[in-house]
Amino acid sequence: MGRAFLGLGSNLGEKETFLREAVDSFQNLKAVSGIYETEPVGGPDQDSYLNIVIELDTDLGARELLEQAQLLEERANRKREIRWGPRTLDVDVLWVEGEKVNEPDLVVPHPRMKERAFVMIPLGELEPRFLEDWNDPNEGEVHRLRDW
Ligand code: A4P
Ligand code: MG
Repeated sequence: MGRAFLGLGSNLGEKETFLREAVDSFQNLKAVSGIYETEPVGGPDQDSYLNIVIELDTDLGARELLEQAQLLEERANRKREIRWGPRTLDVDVLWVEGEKVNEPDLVVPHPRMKERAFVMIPLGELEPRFLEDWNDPNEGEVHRLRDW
């Protein structure tokens, strides 16, 4: 078994319900960060997000985790219209133990995670070592609402 971290976000509709349904569907769930209300980064003018990071203890590789992430997004009835636009559910593969992937449709570790406080702050709750060489770019406010 290896460790893997996924980032989840929602900013449309019943945001917390979308997150909860996704979290509940993971087997081998090891930990869930606090839930954060975050200012949108990039994209058009849109509602604030709820973001969390989860840790899995899993044999799945990055590719299989991406497939699972996309199934969950479809189940949440996500429409892909605008890049960085509003979405019911976004699931990103952040980091998978022992794996580096650089393919057109999958890059792991996630190439933009260090630019994003809405990823790094919840991730740092679960594994503080990710914060060792991180300088918070202060892009977008994040506000911890409560424990998951
Ligand atoms: N893809 C490549 N690598 C990965 C990976 N490690 N994990 C590909 C997941 N997907 C990966 O993603 C586009 C394509 O990225 C996928 O088809 C997949 O093959 P998408 O989810 O369809 O579209 P997107 O999310 O709009 O684009 P992108 O570039 O992935 O955006 P990000 O980087 O995920 O950013 N602000 C706040 N506050 N909170 C947020 O959660 N999220 C975004 C989306 C923007 N602003 C935000 C938030
Ligand atoms: Mg995405």
